[in-house]
Amino acid sequence: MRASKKSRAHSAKRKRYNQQHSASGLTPYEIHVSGAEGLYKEPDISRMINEYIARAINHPRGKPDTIAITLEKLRQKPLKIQSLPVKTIKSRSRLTSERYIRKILLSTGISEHAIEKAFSIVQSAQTLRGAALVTALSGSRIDPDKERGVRVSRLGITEKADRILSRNLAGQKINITAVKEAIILASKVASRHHIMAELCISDDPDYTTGYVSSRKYGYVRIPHIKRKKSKKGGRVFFVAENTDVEALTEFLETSVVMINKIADCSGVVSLHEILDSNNK
Ligand code: WAQ
Ligand code: MG
Repeated sequence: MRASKKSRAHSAKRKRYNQQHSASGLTPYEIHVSGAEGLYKEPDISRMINEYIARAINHPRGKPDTIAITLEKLRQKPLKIQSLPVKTIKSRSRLTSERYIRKILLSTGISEHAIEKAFSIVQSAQTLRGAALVTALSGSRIDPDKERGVRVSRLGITEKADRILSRNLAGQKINITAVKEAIILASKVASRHHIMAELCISDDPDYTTGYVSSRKYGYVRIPHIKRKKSKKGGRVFFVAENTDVEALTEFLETSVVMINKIADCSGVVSLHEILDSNNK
């Protein structure tokens, strides 16, 4: 599902974009409202479509004027993977949370320069529909479409794994769609060896918990990562310097991946416990 609305063209950049594109008959500047994807069995499809539509219409980023639903029959056997272990870091303020993110990313081998680049992307007013690919050492953005990023798709979870994940998350009082979908996405992303880590901040104005994930430390939830009411947010995948962008994009956008095994879900932990854990 993809929901968007037309811009009111208040910024100079959007005004320019609208002028150029309306002359050529293309659509005016679109603001991304919400998106979601999943893998479902045929009997569940109509229920899921209704859920996606309800979600798009009632989205806290605003009322969309276009909702696009795409259904595709799978032609590939899913690759089955285990989910990342889930932890929540103890933090009471945005500054502390930012400091923790830097420390975790530095110890997964991401350079300070790349971390700065990632913050500039996720804190920009210009939100993307997908994720930015940033090289882990030189900090260069290498995804070709800078207005869109790379959209991870064709990902899901088996019914049995879903029940276990729901139960584990309910034990921590975090069994909500945003968390579950993010764990599935982060697990697909981390399964690719060229990706060293991911930083995610929701673009929903009322959702202020983000995460940093990696094979090394798992899925680490970071509370208070942004101000309430802010519509900024985004995702950055930190990739090895020699990454083949085309092959990686192909994997993220089109390879079918399903979670069939669930790792631990711990409660609130300190930064030291995370850095000592090394995904154990
Ligand atoms: N592929 C790539 N990037 C995506 C995708 C996708 N499928 N979906 C969203 N993004 C990017 C896009 O730039 C969005 O602006 C940004 O991520 C945030 O997306 O455990 O809700 O759907 O409590 O707003 C984290 C949960 C929730 C943390 C994240 O992200 C927790 C969330 P949102
Ligand atoms: Mg969102």
